[in-house]
Amino acid sequence: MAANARVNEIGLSRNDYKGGVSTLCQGCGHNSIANQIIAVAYEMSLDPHQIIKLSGIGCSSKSPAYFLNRSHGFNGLHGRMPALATGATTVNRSLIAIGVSGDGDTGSIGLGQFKHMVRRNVPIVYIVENNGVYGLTKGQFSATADYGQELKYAGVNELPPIDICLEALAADASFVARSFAGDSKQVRELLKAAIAHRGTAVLDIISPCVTFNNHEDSTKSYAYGKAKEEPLHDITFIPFYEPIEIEDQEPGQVRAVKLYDGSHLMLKALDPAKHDPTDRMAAFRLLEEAREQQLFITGLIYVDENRATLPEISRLVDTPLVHLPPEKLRPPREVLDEINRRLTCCN
Ligand SMILES: Cc1ncc(C[n+]2csc(CCOP(=O)(O)OP(=O)(O)O)c2C)c(N)n1
Ligand code: SF4
Ligand SMILES: [Mg+2]
Repeated sequence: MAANARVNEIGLSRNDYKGGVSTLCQGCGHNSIANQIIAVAYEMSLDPHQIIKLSGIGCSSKSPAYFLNRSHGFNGLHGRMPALATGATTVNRSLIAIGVSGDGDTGSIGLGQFKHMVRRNVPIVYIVENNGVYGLTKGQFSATADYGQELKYAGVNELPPIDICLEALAADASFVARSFAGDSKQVRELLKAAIAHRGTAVLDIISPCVTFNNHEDSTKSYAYGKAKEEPLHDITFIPFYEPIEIEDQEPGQVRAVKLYDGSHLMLKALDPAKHDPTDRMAAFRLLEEAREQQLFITGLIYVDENRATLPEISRLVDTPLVHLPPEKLRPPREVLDEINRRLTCCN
């Protein structure tokens, strides 16, 4: 580290949060999201050794190699990252899990795993880098591709898209947000809030594939995102150690949503929508209307800080299981014998 490099509260510079050099296409939205993860981890002074990066298969799932070199990482099978996340956060509940997936990885092959992870409220920041195609395998339509869209190699898409946020909400998600890789400030603030959240935080980020799906008429292109993005709020994350000030604002304009660790998200309502992100039915209506009217709304769609997480539901001890000695983890012989006796039928 250079002697004059700026360091955060744990003495690390921004470089300490970087990863390997990206091999993704230049301009790919996934690169921009990786850069925001680096910025946020640095700004929040996260200890890289306390973080685990998880992913499946795809260009998006490759991207954890390009941030947080000093963190733990597991690049799993296609669509199976939720199972890894469930295991890792169960045996070590002190880890901060950051999952990166794609619309194919989550919305196609991994949809079943995704829904059960959300339903269990596994503690993870779950990012879907949504570009409407299978980028890695050369641009086939994914489950989020636009209905009726035509692509040079893939032909015409004759199936309706699924909406990742709606799927998450229907599975009882405790945190649902949508953003756009071209809106780096919003991506950063939502990432910070997702890290401060206690359960599964689903971030559906439209992340253009510049090689296969960046045509102006695609809803997953930079041009579309820049022209059509309608943020619900102007969002600012206030960490738990900073005071919140809303006195100077017009009444009803700013709302503070308290997150589990005591941090706040300040939501300044923007026209035309004034959405209450703690109202689940309002979130359903908002997403359905956006779908019908082809609106690209972004921001915090739903949050519930009271829903129990999987480690809580499982009544895990506070000490991470990986730090417990074997004698604390293994039931004694007599207890195992008794369980076996109870489970043996026909006697
Ligand atoms: C079991 C299995 N089936 C199919 C594949 C081929 N495959 C690799 S990546 C991919 C899709 C990736 O799409 P997405 O998750 O949207 O990521 P992107 O590349 O667009 O970021 C597919 C179908 C595979 N690797 N494993
Ligand atoms: S093919 Fe598409 S998704 Fe993959 S790296 Fe290139 S631009 Fe990104
Ligand atoms: Mg994709």
